[in-house]
Amino acid sequence: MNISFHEDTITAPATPPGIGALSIIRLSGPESFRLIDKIFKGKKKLSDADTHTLHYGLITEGSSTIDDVVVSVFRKPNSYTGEDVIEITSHGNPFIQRKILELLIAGGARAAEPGEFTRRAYLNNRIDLAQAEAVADVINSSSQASLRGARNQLDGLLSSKVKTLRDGLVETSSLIELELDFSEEDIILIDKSEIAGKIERIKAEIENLLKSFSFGKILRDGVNIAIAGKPNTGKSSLLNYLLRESRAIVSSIPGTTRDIIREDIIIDGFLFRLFDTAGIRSSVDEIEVEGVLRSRNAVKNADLTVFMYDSSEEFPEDLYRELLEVIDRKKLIIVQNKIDLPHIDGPLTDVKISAKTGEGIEKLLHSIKDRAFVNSNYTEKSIIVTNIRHKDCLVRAQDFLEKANISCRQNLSGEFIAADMRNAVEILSEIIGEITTNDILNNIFKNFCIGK
Ligand SMILES: Nc1nc2c(ncn2[C@@H]2O[C@H](COP(=O)(O)OP(=O)(O)OP(=O)(O)O)[C@@H](O)[C@H]2O)c(=O)[nH]1
Ligand SMILES: [Mg+2]
Repeated sequence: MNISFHEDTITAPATPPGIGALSIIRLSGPESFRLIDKIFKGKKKLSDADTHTLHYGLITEGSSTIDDVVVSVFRKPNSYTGEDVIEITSHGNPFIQRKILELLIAGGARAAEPGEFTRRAYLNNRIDLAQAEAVADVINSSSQASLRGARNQLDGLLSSKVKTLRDGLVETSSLIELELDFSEEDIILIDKSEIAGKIERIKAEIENLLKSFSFGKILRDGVNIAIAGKPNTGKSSLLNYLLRESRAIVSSIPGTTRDIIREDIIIDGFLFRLFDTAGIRSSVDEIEVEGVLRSRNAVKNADLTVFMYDSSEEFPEDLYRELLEVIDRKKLIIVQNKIDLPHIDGPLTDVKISAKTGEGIEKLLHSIKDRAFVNSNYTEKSIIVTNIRHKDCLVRAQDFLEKANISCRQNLSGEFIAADMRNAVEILSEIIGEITTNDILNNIFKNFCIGK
């Protein structure tokens, strides 16, 4: 259980550095009102102000005015951190921002660490750990889909699912523990296969959550797509067509692209990261050899590869086989390009396109979406695991449940079963942060920005 405790008062800018219309500085902790009243001159003292109110006034240093500002007042416990929080909105000038921060720090505030406001929100039970992590995801979301996933997690969908599963386990293990209490009297209160059935149902639900992770990863990080093939097949032309700009150099000379060219596009709200690669062939040119090496790596690391060949040439059987050694056929979309020219249909082809006229590209996008979201009958409100820490916890919990299940089936002593189940319960609690360590917390919050 988290115990809230009095801490020092922290401050940090909540808006990015630089010039802008406005800039916000946050202050949180027991001294917030004392500190703001020292530098703010308004109609009344803010220590007398109601919660959730706005106040116009001046920030002053001695007799000189630093800026005119609007101050938001949030009294504990109904604030972001659960403490007294003040937000100062000034003009967006880095000098003003720095000056106000200096005044607050001179008055006794401490510069906040990255994520410290959110960490306090968690420690004061305003949000659980999975929700705190979702705050960072909401800020970092780069597509509508990733934002939706993060939003659901921030709204507590994952947390309440995990709690339900955990409560189910606690209930089941209490049955076993009850029996252990009576073990000397040799009373059998509950059938082990009934316990095993309950464990299996929970295991199946965890399995479903684990299955959502491959989609969750796509939701959060996007789909990595390598465009690969022999030289001169039109890979860069496809990239340019999709981006609607002449991003990569296109020429009729084979071996034009040497380095990887990475660009992001959004299709239907999902992020796709495109990697245009050097055409794969054996070469004596040192630079091209390196480029080809990078192409192969890009294919290996991609979620999907658009494998492109030229209609006017034979299907590159050798390269196709070579790629299959490093990736699954399901990850390859075989594309026959240049169908605007006279051609015959090649073998194994998934989509026929012309990167010049755009013919077939809609179909290609369709096929990319299809492959990327395999088995994704997820809806707006689906609970999807997007965070690797959560996934690891679920895998570990699953292992203990498997052990407990086997023990039940073998009718082993209840003590073993109860111990494994307790471990599973603890690991599930780690997801929402009811059980945690400083290391876990430091790890999570170090990736936050200052002021969040
Ligand atoms: N007619 C026609 N020409 C195309 C098409 N796509 C590409 N080309 C031409 O094919 C040549 C090679 O195109 P690129 O896009 O540079 O090919 P690439 O696969 O990136 O080549 P490398 O970077 O050398 O591996 C250029 O002259 C393009 O104009 C197409 O669909 N139809
Ligand atoms: Mg190219």
